[in-house]
Amino acid sequence: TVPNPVLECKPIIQVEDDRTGLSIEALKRGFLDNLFYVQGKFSGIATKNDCYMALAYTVRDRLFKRWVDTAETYTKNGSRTVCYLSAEFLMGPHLGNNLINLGIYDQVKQAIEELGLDFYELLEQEEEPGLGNGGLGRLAACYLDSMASLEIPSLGYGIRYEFGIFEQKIQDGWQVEITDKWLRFGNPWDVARPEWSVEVKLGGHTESYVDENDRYRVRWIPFQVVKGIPYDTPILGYKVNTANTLRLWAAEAPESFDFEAFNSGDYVKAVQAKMTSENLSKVLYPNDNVSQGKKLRLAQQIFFVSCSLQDMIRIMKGQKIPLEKFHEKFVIQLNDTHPSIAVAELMRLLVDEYGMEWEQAWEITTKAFAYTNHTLLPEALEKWPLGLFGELLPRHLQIIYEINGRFLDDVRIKFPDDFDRLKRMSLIDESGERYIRMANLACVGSFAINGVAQLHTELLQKDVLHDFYEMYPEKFNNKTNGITPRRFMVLSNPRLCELIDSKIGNTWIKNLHELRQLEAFAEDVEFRHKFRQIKQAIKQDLAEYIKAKNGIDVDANSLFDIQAKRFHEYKRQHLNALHIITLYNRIKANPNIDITPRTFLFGGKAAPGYYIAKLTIKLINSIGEVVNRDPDVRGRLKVVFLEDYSVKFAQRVYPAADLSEQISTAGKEASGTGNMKFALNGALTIGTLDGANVEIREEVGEENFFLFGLTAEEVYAKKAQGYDPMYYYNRDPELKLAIDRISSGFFSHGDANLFKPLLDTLLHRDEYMLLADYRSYIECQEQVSQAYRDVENWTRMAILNVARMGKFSSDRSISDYCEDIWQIQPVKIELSEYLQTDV
Ligand code: H2P
Repeated sequence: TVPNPVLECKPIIQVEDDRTGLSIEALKRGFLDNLFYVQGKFSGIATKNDCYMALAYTVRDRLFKRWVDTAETYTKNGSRTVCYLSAEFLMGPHLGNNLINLGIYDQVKQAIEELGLDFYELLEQEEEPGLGNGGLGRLAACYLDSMASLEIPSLGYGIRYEFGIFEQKIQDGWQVEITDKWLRFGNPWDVARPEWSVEVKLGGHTESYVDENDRYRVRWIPFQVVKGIPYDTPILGYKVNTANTLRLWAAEAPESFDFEAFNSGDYVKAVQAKMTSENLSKVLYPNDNVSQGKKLRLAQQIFFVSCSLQDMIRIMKGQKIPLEKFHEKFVIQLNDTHPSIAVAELMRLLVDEYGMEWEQAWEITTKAFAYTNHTLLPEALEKWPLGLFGELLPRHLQIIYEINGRFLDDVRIKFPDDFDRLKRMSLIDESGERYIRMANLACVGSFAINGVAQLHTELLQKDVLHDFYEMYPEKFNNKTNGITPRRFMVLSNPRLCELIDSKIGNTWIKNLHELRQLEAFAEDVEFRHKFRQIKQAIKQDLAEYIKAKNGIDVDANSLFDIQAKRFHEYKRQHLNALHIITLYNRIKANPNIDITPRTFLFGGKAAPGYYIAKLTIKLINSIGEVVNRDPDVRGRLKVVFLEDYSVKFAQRVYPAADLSEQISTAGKEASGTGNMKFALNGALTIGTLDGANVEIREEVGEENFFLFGLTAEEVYAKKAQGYDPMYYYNRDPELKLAIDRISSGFFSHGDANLFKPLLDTLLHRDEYMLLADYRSYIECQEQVSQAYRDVENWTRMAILNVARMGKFSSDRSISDYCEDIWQIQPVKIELSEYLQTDV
C-alpha cells in the first residue's frame, strides 16, 4: 500500500505533543480548548455538564496515544487476543478511573481547582453507563481493568444499550422504575466506527444447494437484516501503556433495507423497519438471575455475538492470518450462556459463509470457546422454546441438531445404553414442550468450563453440570472471582489508601498480596487509631449524604450494617429485616434494654416484574418508617433505604461499612463480589458458608468472620427430609413475634394484607430457608453487637480483613484465566518517543 503522506508527517505529532502535556498549565489549556472547540461555549454560559465534558475530553486526549499505539502493536504482532463476550458490562463512571490509571489524578484536580471549579462536582456529573444488572456485569468490567493492567491483549464485546438498568425511585416505600437515559448528554468516552459495521441476519428460511465443487451447502434467506455499528471505548490499564478496547454494538437498519417500501412510496413502512431494527439494542433486560425467554432477548444475543465474530474475522483478514488459525489468534470467553449461541454462529460462518468442512470447523470452534457459569439457580439457566428459536434462527437450529446428533453419538459410546443420560444431556429438552438448552450447548462447544468460586464449581460438578463433568472431567476448573482494587480502593477510598501507602508504599495496588504487610500494624495502637478515624470520617460523610437525601439523622458512631446488592429472595434481605424487627421488639418489651446502636442500610434494585422482591423493598421502608420515629427506640436503631444503588453509589457505600451482610442461603450465591469489596475496605462480614464467603473466611481467619447458618449440604439434606418452616415458627417465640408483627399490619398502617404474599412464601414453602437459619443469624448478630463494643479489637479484626484480601484482586483471577485457560502472554506496549519523555 502507498504510505499516506499525512499520517507519515511528523509535525502533526509535534502538535499533539503540546496538546497532551501533563503540566498544570497544559491541563488547564486543554480544558479551556475543549470547552471552546468541542462544547462551543465560553465560560460564562458553560453548564456543569459542559465543564464535565471538557474535562472528559481533556483526559481522553491524554490516553488516546496509548490506545492507538496499543492497537498498532497488536496489529503488527498479530497478538493472540482474549475476546470477552458479555451481554452486560457495568463499567461505572470512566473519568475518575482513567485519572487513577493514567496516574494524573492529583494534577488534574489541581488544574481544575485553579480554574475555580469544583473537581468533585465534575466527577459526580458523569452519567454512568449502567449496562448491566449486578455482579455478572460488574465482574466483566473488573476483568477488563485487570486484563489491561496485566498487559493482556483483549477485546470486550457487548451491546450498547440505549437504556441501561432503570433508575430506581422510592415512592411511598415502593420501587418505581424510570428509564435510564444515560446517553442524553452524549458520551465522551466512546468513538463510533461505522466503517467496521457488519450485518446480521434474522428470521426467514434456509435452502440447500450444490456448489461448484459438487458439495452440498445451505444458504439462509433471512426475513430481516440488521446493521451493527461498533462503538469503541478505551480501557486503560493501571500505570501501563496498554489501552485495550471495549467494543459495544448498536443496531440500525441497513440503508438498503426495505428499499422496495421506500420506492413504492410507503415511507412509513420503511421507517417502521428501521424502528424494529433499532429495538435490538434499545434496552437492557432488567432481570438478575432469571431467564425470561423473550424473542427480543434472543435477538439481542445473536446480534452482538454475530457482530463480534464477524469483527474477529475482519481483524484476522487485516492481519493476513488464515481462518484455519482462528483459535490460535482468539480465545473467546463466554460470560454465562447469554453469548453461547456463538458456538452455532461460528460454525455457520465457517461452514456456510467460508465453505469450511464441518469437521475442521468444529475442531476450530471447540478450541476457541471457554464458558463461565455464574449461577446454580435453575430458573436462571437459559432455554429457548424450539419454535421461537427456529423462527428467529432457522439455520442455527439445523446446526444445533447436527452438533447434537454427533455429540449424542459420543455420549452413547462413552455410556452405552444409558438412555436417561442421553435425555438429560441432549441440547434439546424433549421432556415436554421442546427447548434448546444453552448451557448444554456451551458445555459441548467449549474446551473449558469454570465456576466462579470453589464451592460453586464443586456444586456444578456434583449437581447442575454433573453429567458434563462425567463426560468431560478435563474441561472443568474453578476461577474464583475477583475485584479491581483500582476502582474499589484507590478511587473510592483515598483516605484509607493514603494510610496504607504511608506504611507499606503503594505497590500493593498492582500486587494486592502485599497488603499482608499490614498484619503487623493490627497490633499498633496508633495505626488502629488512625484507621478508626478514617472509617469514622467516611461514615460521617455518608451520614450527611443520607441527611440531605433521605432527611434521616443517622449516628456515625453507630454500627453501619449494610446490605447492598440486587433484591432477590435467595439473597435474603428479608432475613435481615427479621433481625431488625427482633431488635425492635426487644426494645418495645424493655425500652431500657442495653443494645448496640445500629444503622441498617439497604441498597439495590428489584427486577420490575419480581413482585416478592419489590414487596421486600416496601417492607424494609415500612419497618424504617416505624422504627425511625418510635420514641422508645431513642435513635438506637435506624433503617435507611439508599435509593438508586449503582456503581457510582457503591463506591461511596463500601468504604463506610462496619458490617457486610452476605447472608444468602448456602448453595445459592455462586460467588458474590460485593462481599470482597466490603472486606477490602475494612468491613467485617456476617455470612453463610456460600459462594466466595467460604474463601474469604479461609483467608481472613475464622476468628475475624461472623459465620452462621446451615451449610449447603445441610440445606440439601433438610429439603430431602421434607422441610417444614412452621416447625420453626411455632417453636421460636421471637421469630413468631417478628412475623406476627408484620402480618398484624403493625408496619403497614394496620393493613394486614399488604405483606401477606411475602409471609405466605415464608410460612408455607420457605424455599430459601429463612426460618431454619433465623435463630443462628440472631445469635450471630448478638456476637457482632458485643464485638463492636470492644473498639480496639474490632479495629484489629477490620485491619486483618484488609490485610488478608490479596487473593481477591481481579488481577489474580485474570492471571489464573491466562495460565489455565487462555494460554496467553502479556504484550508490552512501547510508546513512540515524544510522549514517553513527557510522562
Ligand atoms: C452473579 C452471581 C454472583 C456472582 C456474579 C459474578 C450472576 O451475579 O449470582 O454470585 O458473583 O454473577 O460471577 P449477580 O447475582 O450479582 O447478578
